[in-house]
Amino acid sequence: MGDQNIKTAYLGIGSNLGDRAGNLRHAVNMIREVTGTSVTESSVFETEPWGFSADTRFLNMVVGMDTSLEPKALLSAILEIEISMGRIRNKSRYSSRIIDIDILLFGDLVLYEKQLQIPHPHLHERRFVLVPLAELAPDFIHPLFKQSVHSLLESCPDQSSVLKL
Ligand code: PH2
Ligand code: MG
Ligand code: MG
Repeated sequence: MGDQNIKTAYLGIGSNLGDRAGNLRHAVNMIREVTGTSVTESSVFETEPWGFSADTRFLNMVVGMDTSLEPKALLSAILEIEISMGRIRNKSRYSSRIIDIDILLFGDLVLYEKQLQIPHPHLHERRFVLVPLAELAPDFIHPLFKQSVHSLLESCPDQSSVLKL
C-alpha cells in the first residue's frame, strides 16, 4: 500500500447557535481524533448568514488534513460528529445550527453524487468559505474550475461580511 492514497482534504466548519467558539473547538478536536491525522486550522471568522436570514452570525473556519480515509468514510465520521454534538437537521434548506462540517475539497477528486458532492458545490460562491480556505491553501487548484483558491476569492461576487476574530 504505502502512502500513495493520502490526499489533502479541507473541511469547512460553522456554528451559529450556543457557544459558537466552543462548538468549533470541540468539532476540530473530534475531527482530529476520528481521522487520526494532524489538522491545520485557519483563523476563526465571524460571518453574516449566507443564503438565509438568522438572528445570530456564524463563526466559520476551515481545517486541512492529509488523510488516507475514503471520502465516504470521512463523510460518515463527520455526520457522527455532528450528531454527537446534537445537530438537528431541519427540513428547510438553510437554518441555524450548532455545528455544520462540510467537505470542501478532497485532493483533485471530483465526485457528484446525491449524498456527497466534492468540490463543495457552493465553495466558490461563499466568502465565509474562501477567506479561511485562502489562509491555508491559496494556491490549491479547484479541480473543476482549474483556478486557485486565491483567484476564486478575487473573483467571488459575494459581498457578505467575513471578519477575523
Ligand atoms: N452555512 C450554510 C448556509 N449559510 N452562512 C454562513 N455565514 N456560514 C455558514 O456556515 C453557512 C451559511 C449552509 O451550510
Ligand atoms: Mg454547510
Ligand atoms: Mg453540511
